[in-house]
Amino acid sequence: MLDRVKEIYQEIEQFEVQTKDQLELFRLRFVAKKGAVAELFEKLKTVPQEDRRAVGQELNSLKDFAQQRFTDYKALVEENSGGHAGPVPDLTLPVVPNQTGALHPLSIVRQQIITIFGRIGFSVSDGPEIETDWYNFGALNFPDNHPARDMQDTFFVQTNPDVLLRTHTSNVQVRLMERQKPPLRAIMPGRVYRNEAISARAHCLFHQVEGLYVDRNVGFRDLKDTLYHFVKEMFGKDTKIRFRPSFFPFTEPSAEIDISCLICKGAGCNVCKQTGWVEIAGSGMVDPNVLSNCGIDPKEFTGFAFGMGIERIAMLKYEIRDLRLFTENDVRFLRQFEGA
Ligand code: 2U9
Repeated sequence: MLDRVKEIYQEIEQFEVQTKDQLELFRLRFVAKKGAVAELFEKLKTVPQEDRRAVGQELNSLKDFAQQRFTDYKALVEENSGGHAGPVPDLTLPVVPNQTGALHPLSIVRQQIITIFGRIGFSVSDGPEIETDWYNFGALNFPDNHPARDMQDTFFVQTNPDVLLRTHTSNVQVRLMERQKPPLRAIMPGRVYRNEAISARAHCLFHQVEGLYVDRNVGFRDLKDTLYHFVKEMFGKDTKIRFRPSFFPFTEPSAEIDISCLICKGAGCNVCKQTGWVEIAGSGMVDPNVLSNCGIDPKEFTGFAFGMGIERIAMLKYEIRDLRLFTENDVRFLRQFEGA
């Protein structure tokens, strides 16, 4: 034990302290609660009773020695650095600006959509991304043999054909109608999944906003008015809009919504494939079967619904040509949205 005490004395003598960092190393090695001196005090218990007093005195002297050295070195380091430990800052250097983050373009567009619909009375609803066949397909009038139910189009969870990753946010509407009686006015933003090969135009994960309005006497004119309003707010008051007849299992009648191409203003370019129009959403009057499936009497209530891809809206608004940019997190891309 006394040999070890001698060694520590020597170590202290040889330890060089000139900088703040070295001072800290000295403290950790000798003075700290888990330092070498404290370790020896810990071992004092193992020293035979008759020697313990003498060894204890030696240890106390060692402790005082280490503490005194530490105090001296501390004063020295502070003196060297002009009164405070650490490097002296050069106050004449130019300020290094803080790097601030930016909202992701999809978050920006989602928030704009929520704000526009919020002002005309639509609240926001959310629901599960892992869903059963009923909430994703059955309640929405998809026939049993519909191709969307195929493994090529939908991701199933493990091998259970009843549990899947939702392919649209319509499951939220179904759950909302089950839970709450009309009038209902809500939008549902969220992630959706489809079994697609990833390319510039398709991704297996994307974001949708769907909307639903159910009440007495809701008609197609309400759908048109609401989406006209949305388009003018989102893309500017000079944007033209048209409804094209379409088909979805969950709406009847159904329509796809096109707006005049923002890039060429309708003259024709490669974004609109020379047509002057680009598709932004699908919509329609909720099929009476769907209302009944969700516990709402279609004789008393009618409703409209619509759905759009957030990526698609962001691509049109910001002239983004490749879907993969949204998920690659390349800061050169993301930085362009600082302050947007
Ligand atoms: C219920 C009843 C009706 C939602 C709707 C569409 C039309 C539509 C697509 C747009 C582009 C999906 O992201 S996309 O691929 N959506 O065309 N969605 S009507 O209709 C509903 C939803 C829920 C209970």
